[in-house]
Amino acid sequence: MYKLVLMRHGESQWNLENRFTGWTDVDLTEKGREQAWQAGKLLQKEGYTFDVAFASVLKRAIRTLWIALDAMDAMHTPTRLSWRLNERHYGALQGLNKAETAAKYGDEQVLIWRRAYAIAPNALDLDDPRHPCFDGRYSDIPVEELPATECLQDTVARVVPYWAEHIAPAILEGRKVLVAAHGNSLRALIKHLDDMSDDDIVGVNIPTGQPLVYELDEDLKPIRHYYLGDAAEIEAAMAAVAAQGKAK
Ligand code: DG2
Repeated sequence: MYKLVLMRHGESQWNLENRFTGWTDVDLTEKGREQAWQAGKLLQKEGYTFDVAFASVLKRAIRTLWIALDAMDAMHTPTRLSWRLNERHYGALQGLNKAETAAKYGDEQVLIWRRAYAIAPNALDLDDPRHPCFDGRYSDIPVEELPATECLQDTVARVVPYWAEHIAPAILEGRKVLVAAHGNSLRALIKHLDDMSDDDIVGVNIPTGQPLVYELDEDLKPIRHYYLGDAAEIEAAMAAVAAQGKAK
């Protein structure tokens, strides 16, 4: 049996402000840093060690990983970063407040934009300064491969090849793996691992800064999964994520 640990980054500044973030490179809040530290301490207390860690190229995931590894006294852990683990690109919604957007367009529409599997928000124009083609870290990626918006299906299409080419082989070689990423890039990975339907993934909400353990069989099929933290706290945090898209 293999164990894989997934972790959404700690609270970011735009999580705090309840804004659609996507590929915007916002940092962690103080609370987010503390969540990452506590996650590392919890992993250490439970006896987890890692041979390799993976993260997106966005600083909220990278800093979460650094802080958690620091808390574990394991900053030497080899780390691989990829844009394929970035958050789902939220298109023209990036920067908007989720509750204000719901007040304007309705809770139903915002739920579609946040959770519909195959419907993407409006795309950024190619000359929009927020378009990833203006960001040097993506200069090696052909412009036609760079997203200007994504639905979860698009995110699955770029996360799963990275899983298959880099993460899964590391696990099968016997390495203990930690992945620090985002609400929706992790939902994409979970949908694939658990072979979930397009409808069932709608109800999955991932709290910030909580280690999620997947136990996998020899074919990397999930046996079970569980969060390491306090169950009531995690339930409440998942419900809070679900409620972020409501007008209130
Ligand atoms: C959030 C997820 O991404 O938002 O892009 O706004 O995990 O990087 O904070 P993260 C965003 P929802 O899809 O849950 O609204």
